[in-house]
Amino acid sequence: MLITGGAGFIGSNFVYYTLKNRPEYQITVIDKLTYAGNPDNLTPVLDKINFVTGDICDQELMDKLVADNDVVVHFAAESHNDNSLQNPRPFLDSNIIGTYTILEAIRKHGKRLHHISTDEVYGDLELDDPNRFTENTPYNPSSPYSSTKAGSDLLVRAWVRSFGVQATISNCSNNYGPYQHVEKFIPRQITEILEGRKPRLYGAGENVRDWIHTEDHSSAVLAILEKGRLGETYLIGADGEKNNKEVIELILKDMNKDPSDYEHVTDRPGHDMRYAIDSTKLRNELGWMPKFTNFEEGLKSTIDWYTNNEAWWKPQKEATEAKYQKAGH
Ligand code: NAD
Ligand code: TDX
Repeated sequence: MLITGGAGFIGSNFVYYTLKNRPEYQITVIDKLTYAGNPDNLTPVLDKINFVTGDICDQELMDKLVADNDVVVHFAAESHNDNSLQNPRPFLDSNIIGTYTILEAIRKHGKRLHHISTDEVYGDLELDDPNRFTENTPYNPSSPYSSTKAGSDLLVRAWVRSFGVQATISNCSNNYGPYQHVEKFIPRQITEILEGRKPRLYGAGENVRDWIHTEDHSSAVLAILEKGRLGETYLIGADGEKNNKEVIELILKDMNKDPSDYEHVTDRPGHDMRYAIDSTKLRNELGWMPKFTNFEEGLKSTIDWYTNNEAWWKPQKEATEAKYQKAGH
């Protein structure tokens, strides 16, 4: 199995999940080690996997790696909306050209691809909309990040239809858990509190995200890889809708702070209001169920992880906050 982006947050969690649950698989990770990729994420298992530092846009390298493996699980991407608003170009390179490069290698060697994507490709929902996203919701991305992910999904669909490549796609909601970069919402707030500062809420904080523990994302990906129908898209979600204000208040409470002790900062331009996933297809067709159904429990163990792993996040923290300061939040 070739795992792209395996030194990032979700990719490294997927490596651990697969090693534990499918010890017979031989795993190769390819990762460019951008600011978001951290080789330390995989240190404990480096003797069990093959690690290649490289760019998914490198055609020769991808051709060789794809030829040497049976399946490719493609996580590698530029993943942060705020960064895409400051400098969109790397998102076009990694998300569009990177996915194209992998597709061409998959086509040439007749291998199996699972493409990892996001619910953000569907745009956003009103707070009172009774509907949630399904596999049939029209694409309507808002940010440079989500539009490049939408573009990558459409490339996969076109390669399936035009060239008959064997691929599946999953679109997952917001992940949380260990090894998530401190630029993202939950780790940023936990580490701000650990550093003695206040959490930062964009705008009024009414925006809703549909939280899923990253281990549940991993189990869903493995289920799709092993049992999913080729050419199909599956939405992954765990019924975890919460608004940002609620999440910040929970983090403060669980860290024994006053739940109202946070700052409102400038809102993100074009900020999507609400994401919500209907994962009926995945559950009914493949029998998948999430395990982490108690968000507060999952959040508490995530807070513990960041509290106990300061050496992991500290080196990234200062540069991340400097970027935010420049962007005004
Ligand atoms: P991340 O930023 O933590 O990790 C991305 C990894 O990809 C990093 O290790 C980085 O070095 C690597 N990478 C980036 N560009 C590369 C390139 N050109 N060549 C090789 N490696 C490259 O991101 P994440 O949060 O783990 O997201 C992983 C995937 O899951 C992405 O495709 C993202 O769109 C998708 N996704 C994320 C979420 C979420 O909540 N974080 C939700 C749904 C889907
Ligand atoms: O300091 C903050 N304060 C705040 O209120 C930050 C960093 C974020 N926010 C808000 C913005 C969002 O409404 O929190 C919410 C979550 O923000 P992010 O962690 O940046 O995630 P989001 O933009 O929702 O995108 C995430 O989920 C879908 C991932 O980063 C994407 O890779 C994934 O596709």
